[in-house]
Amino acid sequence: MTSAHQAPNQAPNQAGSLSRDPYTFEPLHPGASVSGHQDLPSDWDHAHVHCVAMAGARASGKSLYTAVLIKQLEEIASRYNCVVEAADGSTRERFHTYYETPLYREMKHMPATPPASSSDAYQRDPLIFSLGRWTDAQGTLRPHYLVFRDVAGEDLETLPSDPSELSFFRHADLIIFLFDPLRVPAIRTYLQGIIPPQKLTGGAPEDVLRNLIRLLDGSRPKLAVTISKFDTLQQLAHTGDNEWARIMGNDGAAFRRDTGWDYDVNDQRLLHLEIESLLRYMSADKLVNLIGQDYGWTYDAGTQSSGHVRPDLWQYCAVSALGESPNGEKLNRRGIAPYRVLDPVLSVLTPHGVFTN
Ligand SMILES: Nc1nc2c(ncn2[C@@H]2O[C@H](COP(=O)(O)OP(=O)(O)OP(=O)(O)O)[C@@H](O)[C@H]2O)c(=O)[nH]1
Ligand SMILES: [Mg+2]
Repeated sequence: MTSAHQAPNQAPNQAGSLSRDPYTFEPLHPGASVSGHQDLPSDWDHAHVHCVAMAGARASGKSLYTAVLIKQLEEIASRYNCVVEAADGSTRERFHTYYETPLYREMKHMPATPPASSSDAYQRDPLIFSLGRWTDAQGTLRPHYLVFRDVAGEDLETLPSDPSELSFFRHADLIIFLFDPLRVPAIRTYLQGIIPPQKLTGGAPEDVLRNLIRLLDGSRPKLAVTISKFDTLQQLAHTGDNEWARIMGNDGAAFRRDTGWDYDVNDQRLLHLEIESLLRYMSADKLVNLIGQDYGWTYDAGTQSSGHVRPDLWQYCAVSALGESPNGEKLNRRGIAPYRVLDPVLSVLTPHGVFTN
């Protein structure tokens, strides 16, 4: 394993390489080998490797999101006449067994991801996908890879005794932090009888965010603070004459439409502001304030006047992997209708020419 300790960034590291260690996410010097991984593609050395990690409490939707995200990436790739595919045998096998099969073949939910310390922790090895070859803004054509790490919510609610297992977070290009809106009592109350009853597992998102900040140990990789299961909030639009129905039924809002395959920075900026207001409305002030404190404010905190939005550093997103609430163990028979699932990942890929013309 490489032991390079450099600040993560999107630009070539000191060695002039955009390649990364898929375990630690640290920059790889040309010619450096990655121990513990026998099977890296031969062009890894001169590839641009994008490192993304999931975070969130138990049952916030990380693993379902992972499964659907990869399917969505496969689909967007086909629109650009290229292919997104597992870059090694282990990724192919684990993605098939733990993500694709339960969700797309058995149409049922996935078991909780086991903690990293357990012998069956399939997420200890990263998932590596080839994104094809793309030309960046400097006109250089190179292979791009996505390294994706799903994490057990259990490990983030109670940090493992050896937190260095999770030190890859510090070097990520993007952390997708999922927040389950069903944790908000008022929302659950409104949705009673409208969606099937959902099991309530998982700790407070604020505690998980605090643990994540602790793991980051001063580094600030890009963070997408993402409302998951957004389909549940969308259902609020049909709950009669109440404040939430009016908010979620507002056709002018960016969160009412999915920009689909075209990632739009201006739309994302609008969405960011709307989601911040939604979170405040949900009384998730603690979460919003923690992020503001540790990642910087959307608004000038003192005056509440419009301040400096740092989309390069962090942003709010809203996604639904399923599009509809599952009924017990079973997913909805009408199928999976993902909503805005690609937004967080496209925000880090498109600036480098991936999935652009
Ligand atoms: N309505 C709705 N429910 C969802 C969605 N995604 C996930 N869920 C529900 O949330 C449950 C947990 O999802 P997982 O993806 O397994 O959660 P996780 O964050 O990986 O949980 P851990 O592995 O324990 O950390 C699922 O079984 C579904 O019931 C979604 O997009 N919409
Ligand atoms: Mg999981």
